[in-house]
Amino acid sequence: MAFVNSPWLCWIALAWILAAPAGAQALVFSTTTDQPGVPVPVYDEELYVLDSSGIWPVLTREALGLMVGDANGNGIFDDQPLDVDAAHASGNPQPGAWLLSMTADFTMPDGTVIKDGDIFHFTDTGAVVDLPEGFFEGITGTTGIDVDGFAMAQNGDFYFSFADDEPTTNAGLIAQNGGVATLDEQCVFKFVPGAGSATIHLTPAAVVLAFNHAFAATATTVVDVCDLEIDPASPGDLLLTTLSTSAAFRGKVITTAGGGTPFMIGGQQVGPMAMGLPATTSLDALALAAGPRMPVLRTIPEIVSAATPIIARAEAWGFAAGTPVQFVVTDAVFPRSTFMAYPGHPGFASSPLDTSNPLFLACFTISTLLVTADAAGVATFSYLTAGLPAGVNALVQTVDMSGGALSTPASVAFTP
Ligand SMILES: [Ca+2]
Ligand SMILES: [Ca+2]
Ligand SMILES: [Ca+2]
Ligand SMILES: [Ca+2]
Repeated sequence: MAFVNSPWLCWIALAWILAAPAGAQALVFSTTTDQPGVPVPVYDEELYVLDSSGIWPVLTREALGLMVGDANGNGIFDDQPLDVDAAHASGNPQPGAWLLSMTADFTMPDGTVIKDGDIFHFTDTGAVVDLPEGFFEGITGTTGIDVDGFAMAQNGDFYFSFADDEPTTNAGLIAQNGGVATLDEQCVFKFVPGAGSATIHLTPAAVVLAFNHAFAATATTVVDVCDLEIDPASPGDLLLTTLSTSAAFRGKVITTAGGGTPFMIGGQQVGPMAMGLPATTSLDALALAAGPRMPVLRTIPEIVSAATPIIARAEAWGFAAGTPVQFVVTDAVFPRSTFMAYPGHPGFASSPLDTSNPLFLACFTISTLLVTADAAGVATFSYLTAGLPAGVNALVQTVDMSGGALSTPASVAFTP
C-alpha cells in the first residue's frame, strides 16, 4: 500500500495520538519492591505508566528526591520516601500532579512530617497533606493506620484500603463486618463527603470472589488489596490489585465490572508480563494517567565519587529522533530548591533550576550541552568525572529546543 510511506500518514497518526484522551488506554502503577530495568531499575518509590507501547516513568526517583529536598542535610537529594503505596492523579500542575501515600513516615527539610496514613501532594516549596491519617482514623474508628489504596470518583466520593488489619470501635463498620471488630486489609472502604463515617464498599469475600471470577480461580484469600482506582471504562466499578503471591493473581489488575474481569491495556491483560517485569512483581499503586508521556531525564549515576573516576552521563528520553535537546545545569539550592511553574511548556512544566544562577543562561551558549536526540529519541550528555570538585550538587533538566517540552528534573552529586 503506497500510503504507508506517505509523510501525511505520520501527521495523521500524530494528530490522532495528540487527540487521544489522556489516560484512555494507560494505567499508572508502582511496584512493591525494586525491579530490574534498563538502564536503571524500576524503583518501588516511582510511578510508571503502562500503555500500549510499554512502560514509562511518570514520577522518577531523581525528581522525587528534589521534591522532598535534602532532609538529612548530607548535601545529596537522597531522602526519597522508601516506597509509594497509593497514588491518584490530583489535577494539579507539577510537582504536585499526584496525590500520594507512602509505606513509611518521612520528614521534609522544613520539619513537616508526612505519615504513612496521610494522602499528600508536593508543592513548589514543600508538601501539603490533603487527607491526614487522623481523618481516616476518625471515619473508621481506628488508630495508627497506614493507607495503602486511594481513589476519588468524579463526584468526590472516595475509596480507600488499609495496609494492615485494623481493630475498630465503629459500631456501623463492625455490623457491616459480620460482627467482627477487626477490619481486614483486603477491605475496600467508601466515604461520601459529609457522612459521619466510612462504609465497607467491598468485603474481603467480595474481593476474593471478583478475583476468582476474573481468573477462573478458587482462592480463599487475596492477602491484601494494595491499591484501587476508578475503572475509566465503567466509572461505577473499581480497578483492584493485591499482594497475593498466587501465580493467578500476582501483580494482576482486575475491574469489578462484570463480576470481576481482567483489566486490559492495548489488548493485553495488565500484569507483570505486559509490563516486561518479573512474574514475581506485585503492584501497590494504581492511578489513571494525568497526561501524555513526558520526556524523562536520568542521571547515571546520581552520585559520583571523585575517588573513582568514571564516565557518567545524563540521559534524556522521549524526544522525537533528531530533536535538538538543550541540557541546562545550575547549582542546587539547599535544603530544597523551589520549583517554578512554566505553564506554557509541554512535558514536566515546572523546574527546580535556579534561574538567577549565571550558569542557567550560560548553558545555552555551551555547544556540548546541545545534543541531538538519536534514532531512539534519547539525548545523552556524557562526561568524565576525573578532576570534578567534590561537594558540588548540580540540578539538571532538558528542554526540547524545537517544541519547548521540558523533561523531568534530576540531580547529580559529586562526593569525595
Ligand atoms: Ca511502590
Ligand atoms: Ca540527603
Ligand atoms: Ca501509605
Ligand atoms: Ca489494603
